[in-house]
Amino acid sequence: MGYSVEALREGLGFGKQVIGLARGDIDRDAVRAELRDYWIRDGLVVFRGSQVTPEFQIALSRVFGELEVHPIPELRSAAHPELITLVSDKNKEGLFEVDGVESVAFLPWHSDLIFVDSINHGGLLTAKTIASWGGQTGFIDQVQAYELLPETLKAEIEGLEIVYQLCVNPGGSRYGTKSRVRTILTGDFEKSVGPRLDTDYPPVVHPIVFVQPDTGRKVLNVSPFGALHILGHDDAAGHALLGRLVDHLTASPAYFHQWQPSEMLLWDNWRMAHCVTGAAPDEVRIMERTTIMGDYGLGRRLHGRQAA
Ligand SMILES: O=C(O)CCC(=O)C(=O)O
Ligand SMILES: [Fe+2]
Repeated sequence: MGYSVEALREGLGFGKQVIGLARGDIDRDAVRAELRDYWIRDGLVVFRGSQVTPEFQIALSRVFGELEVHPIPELRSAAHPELITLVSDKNKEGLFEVDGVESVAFLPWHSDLIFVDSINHGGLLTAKTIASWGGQTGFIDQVQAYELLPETLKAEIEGLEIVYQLCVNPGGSRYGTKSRVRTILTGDFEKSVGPRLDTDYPPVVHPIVFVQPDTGRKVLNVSPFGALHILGHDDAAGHALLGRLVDHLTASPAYFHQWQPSEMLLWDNWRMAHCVTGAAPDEVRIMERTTIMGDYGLGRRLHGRQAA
């Protein structure tokens, strides 16, 4: 076994890095169990120094669960249906001015698939084309964020739920970002999915707090991007509370990954909020990701059945 394991960053409180993992290593049960343990206990695993291929990315993802074909067809990779390709080409994903800087790729803090009733358990991401500036993927641990909440706030949010809906514009969500976002060019994705939001992606509800099944630790289950309001509290007090939670979450310790070639990054999506910083506008940043299945079973549609 030729790989080594270290903390992602001393003092961060989450994350591991696995250096030099080979394709053959993951055929061994002990290695698979060890990697699953890092995923659940540490939330985020950066794999460096591996020979990255789509086949390895898919096989490594399968260590953590079955893979899901992503619900948004526009994102699926033609060559490998288990992969989605995220292409930050201004024509596809749009061009934005973020706090006065023209950028592509900018994506506010979120949990994947929070806009459907069943959120996937994880993702394994690679960078195909790295931006010359920006395009960092940021992570916040929502277990740590929960632990850092004042006790009074923990008591206040117990049992509450948040209503979410898919948002296709990075500046279009009330709690998504405090940055000033101006659309310069609307991308194909927003043009194609935007008009179908209410029919294809009606609002869903997820609990604000849930218990990590394997560890019993509580998670502050807040995804700022796409959050509409606290269920039953779409009023000034409810929005003040949600605003405090979002401020708390986004001020919690964060790790921003500066991509290098031959890296893969795995996260527990039930627990790690993530975001992308804006990147060089005249470049095409390309990422590929798997979607690791699993349903925590606590989300539901707001109004009965979702349109087929
Ligand atoms: O492009 C990235 O760095 C991450 C995008 C993202 O949020 C995801 O893949 O879930
Ligand atoms: Fe994401």
